[in-house]
Amino acid sequence: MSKTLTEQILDQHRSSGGYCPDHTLVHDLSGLLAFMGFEAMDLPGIGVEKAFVFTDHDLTGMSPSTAADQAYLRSCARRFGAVYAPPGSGICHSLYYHRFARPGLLLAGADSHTATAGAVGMLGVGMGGMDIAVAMSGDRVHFPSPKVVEVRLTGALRPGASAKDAALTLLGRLGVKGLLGAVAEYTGPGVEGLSVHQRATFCNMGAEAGATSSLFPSDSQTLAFLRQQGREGDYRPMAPEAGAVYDRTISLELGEVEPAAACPGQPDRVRPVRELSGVRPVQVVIGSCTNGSYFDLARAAAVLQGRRVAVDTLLACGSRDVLRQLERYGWLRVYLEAGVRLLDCGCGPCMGIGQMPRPGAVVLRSTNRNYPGRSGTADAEMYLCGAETATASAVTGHLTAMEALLDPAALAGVGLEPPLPPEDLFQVYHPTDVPLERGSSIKPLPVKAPPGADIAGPVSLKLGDGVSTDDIVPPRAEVLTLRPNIPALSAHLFASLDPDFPRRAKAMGTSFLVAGENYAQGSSREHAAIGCMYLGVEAVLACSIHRIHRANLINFGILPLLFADSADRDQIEAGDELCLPSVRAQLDQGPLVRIENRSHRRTIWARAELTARERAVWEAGGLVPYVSQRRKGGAAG
Ligand code: MIC
Ligand code: SF4
Repeated sequence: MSKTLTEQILDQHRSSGGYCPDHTLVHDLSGLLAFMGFEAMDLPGIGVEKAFVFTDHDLTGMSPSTAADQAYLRSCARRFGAVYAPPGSGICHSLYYHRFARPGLLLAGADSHTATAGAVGMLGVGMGGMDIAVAMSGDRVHFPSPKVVEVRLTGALRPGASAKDAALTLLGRLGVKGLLGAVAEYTGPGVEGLSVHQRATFCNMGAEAGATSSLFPSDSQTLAFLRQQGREGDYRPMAPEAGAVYDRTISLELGEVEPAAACPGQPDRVRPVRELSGVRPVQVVIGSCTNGSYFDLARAAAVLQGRRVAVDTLLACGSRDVLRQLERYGWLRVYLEAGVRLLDCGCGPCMGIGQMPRPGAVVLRSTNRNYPGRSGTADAEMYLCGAETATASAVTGHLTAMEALLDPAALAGVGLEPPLPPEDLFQVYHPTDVPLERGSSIKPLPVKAPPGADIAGPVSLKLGDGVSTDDIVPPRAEVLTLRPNIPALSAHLFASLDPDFPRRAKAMGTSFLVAGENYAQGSSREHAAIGCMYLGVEAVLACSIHRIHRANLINFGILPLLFADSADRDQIEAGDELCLPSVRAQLDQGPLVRIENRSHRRTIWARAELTARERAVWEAGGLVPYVSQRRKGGAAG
């Protein structure tokens, strides 16, 4: 049967029930647990073609432990032989697709936006740090075989509309669960008019619809991009085979796309900018892995030319390459003369690290997520838009599409200037016997005991639909600096939804967590799982669980359960005593398990669909004990 491009790439990497990635990626936040896991599992060394360690998220240096943690990561890179990007070099996804992505590769990354690499005709899959630790050692990664959804693009974007507007339009249509379990494969005549940078924006935003990954074919645009980067030799044409069959097709006529913005709370609350002109942000942020390319930032600057911003406006370039290019072609000066504040090249405000708005503030950002609290301020209201809308709105003080300020046709050719010769940003380490620089902020990784015969305990927390990992582990510098200290970090879990949860859960001993649809959507932050494990959560019973979090739960020995009938969640209240008796025996009989609600004398049915490997990992108490035991027994992970 003819294969989709996704199937071709997956087939080339398939190996005994999993996939062997060519490259792995971690960053300063996710890399800490990944390397702590790498050490705890006593993995032999790096076995992939390239393992990357980027320092991009927390560049504030607000706590001495941040620098100490970065020193640990760098020492891991040196000891085990990784490619290291120092602070200020840029955002992992931006640097990766510019410098390292090659058509046909598989990248496994400890970050949910790893799929950005799909712009170059390869697959990037986000997962938790424990999975990446195993992958770094050259072993397989495991994720459910994805469905492949064709996103067929026709026509061409109008000069006044951007790839971000198109990606938001799609997201608005699909919803945050629309691509769960699927890879979005872009096809159709509209594809050839999109540059790799525009494709990167589409692939990046696929994560917001829950996609396992997203990708474009490798074609003349890919070749032109790689040639500009001085990497023509990396080009290889790749496309779906003629007659490839997709699970589903979604169509988008690019010519119909108009400037769009996502309204606060969830990135799929998308509306045309023209309907939102009453929105008056007090802060505008331009940049991020979604819109941090030279193409986006030069066009956004062109909107500012000869004008001044009326609102506090911050710019963070995707990388130093982008910053240097903006400087060379005069756009940096335009930003500065317009009154824009320049931040380090990195993530920063995108996830609450610095530039937190005042309580209740309305902010506008060219980033990709706007879950409650995402800006670091629990009740700030965040709108998401493209880079050109961001600068146009910064000038007028209210949500404005760029065509209100200039004829978008004037932007033809802007952003297409060639890149500068690349700066030597990376340290390519070969394994050396140097000691690891472990600061006092790094505490031992808690490991769970194997589950008992029954899972029994009260419901420590009952949640609604769409809870994100930003709700579970608040994206604020003071919480994020606790990442290598699970006992301390756990005290902040669910801080804005239920600040008493950590104390209550700990006091309960073992407990169940009950949630609604798409539980733990968003980031790959595995602290959302290990933190709950530390507080005694033994099982999560939800209507649906995001792919990455589900895997993280198993990796830390927590059983993910789905209501057989979603209406049953109304049968459970916080504090109810639940029991899943003889859990192993029940699982032996099949995925349907019986849970007793002892407080209300009711039975609830749930599904525990575990692969044989997942079951073994869960029974061992998580991935660290599972891999350690197998390594002692001489087997591969
Ligand atoms: C995010 O955008 O939420 C992050 C911060 O990049 C996370 C990574 C993390 O929290 O470790 C992600 O997307 O996975
Ligand atoms: Fe960084 Fe934001 Fe991209 Fe996450 S979404 S990698 S925090 S820029």
